[in-house]
Amino acid sequence: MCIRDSGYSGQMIDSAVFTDDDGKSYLYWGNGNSYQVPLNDDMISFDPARVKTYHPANYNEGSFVIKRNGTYYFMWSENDTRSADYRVAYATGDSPTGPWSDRIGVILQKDASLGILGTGHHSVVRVPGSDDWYIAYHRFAMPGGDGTHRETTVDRLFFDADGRIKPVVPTLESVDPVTVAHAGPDVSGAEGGPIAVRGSVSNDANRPTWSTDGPCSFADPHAAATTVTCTDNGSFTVTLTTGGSRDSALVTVSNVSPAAGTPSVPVAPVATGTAVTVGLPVTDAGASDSLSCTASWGEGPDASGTVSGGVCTVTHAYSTGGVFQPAVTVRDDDGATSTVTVPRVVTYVAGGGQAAGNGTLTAPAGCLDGIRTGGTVEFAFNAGSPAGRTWIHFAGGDLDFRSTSHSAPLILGNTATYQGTGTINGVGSYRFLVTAIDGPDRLAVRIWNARTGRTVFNLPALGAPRLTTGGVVVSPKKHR
Ligand SMILES: [Ca+2]
Ligand SMILES: [Ca+2]
Repeated sequence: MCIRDSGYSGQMIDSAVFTDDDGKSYLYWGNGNSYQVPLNDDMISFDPARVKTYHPANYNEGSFVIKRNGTYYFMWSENDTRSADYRVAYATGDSPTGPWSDRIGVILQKDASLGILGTGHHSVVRVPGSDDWYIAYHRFAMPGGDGTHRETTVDRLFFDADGRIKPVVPTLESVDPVTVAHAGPDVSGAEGGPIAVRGSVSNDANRPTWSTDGPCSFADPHAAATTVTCTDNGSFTVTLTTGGSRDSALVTVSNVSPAAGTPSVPVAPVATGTAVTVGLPVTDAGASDSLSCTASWGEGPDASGTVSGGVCTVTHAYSTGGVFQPAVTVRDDDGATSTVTVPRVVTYVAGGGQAAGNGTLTAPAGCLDGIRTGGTVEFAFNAGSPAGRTWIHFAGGDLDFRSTSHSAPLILGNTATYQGTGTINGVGSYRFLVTAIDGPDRLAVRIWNARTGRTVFNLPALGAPRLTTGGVVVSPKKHR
């Protein structure tokens, strides 16, 4: 920018720019008379019609404007720059271009006792995020300087409780290094997980420290670039402080659904009226979250459980015999859920003429058509109740049989035999025959194609394998 001096009195020197909170910038300059004008958005031009002048008592040059707590401070240098009495004075106003008060007083002048002379043509800077102010100015060089042999220095600038600028104490030592803190961009992540905060500092002279208003901790609270981990979701402020400088960023933390482990359930059939207890390990990434749980048992309404020591415990006494797959839902206090389906709970009516089994056994080689090897077979069945069904699962043979109809069991002593129809892997039409032996518990199963009669899966009754886990119950009908 070049200001033609025609039309303005004095020298066109000592320019300074002030940018207000709204982003609008203003230009100040002048010697002998002060000028002030809003800058155009290009920052290199202005409307000459808007130039205002202000000539406080003793004004010479070096205009500089700051704003603090809504008050604008217009400062300038008095006397000639070659004079030991070169000094800074100020006035105040309600806008960047005044109107300004009368000259309030001197804020920076010589201290001959220290040999400090000719203090003026200053600028003022505030440490970002603080109310710490510094004044930079020049003075006669020490030793031996004069108005044309000068040095620059920085001292503190303070305000009193009424907003007046206190006289600056010029020092020979100047000031301690200032470190400016930058908290970095706003960041986001999930509760319980480290979220990178990308703060920085202008130098290492002061140790930075992170703090937060959230339930969060920092991997290294004294590293500008570190991670923050929060024990709950929410929007929290993280603040980086270095000495008097502080800067904040926002951390947005999302909730994480609780996680459930493997449920513990009874492995053998359970008589109706007997409490069935399911224990489900539950955790939440948000350590501040409290958890609750409910169970859907397959009969009756959903029921609440309790969560203690990281385990959801739900209890129910079935009123009917059958094969059930209870669903347990764990919920955090932010409403996120996880549901685990218990593979199977088998119940039976004692004295009800029912056969029931639940567990595993090891099938011998050749049990499955076309498959030479045997392996673990899981099963669950209840025969003799309306909720009864039969499930045979042989993972090694990719066989998942589910009954679609049942006969009533024929019970002779400790042995029950029943039959019905079903599907394999959800398709087809198969018939099956089960022989369940109670004590020592054994199980025989034959599944064959209903149309062709071809046997698909066979655990023969002669030499039927014992159970590996679980149990078989054969409970004849009691006659009153
Ligand atoms: Ca949460
Ligand atoms: Ca959670």
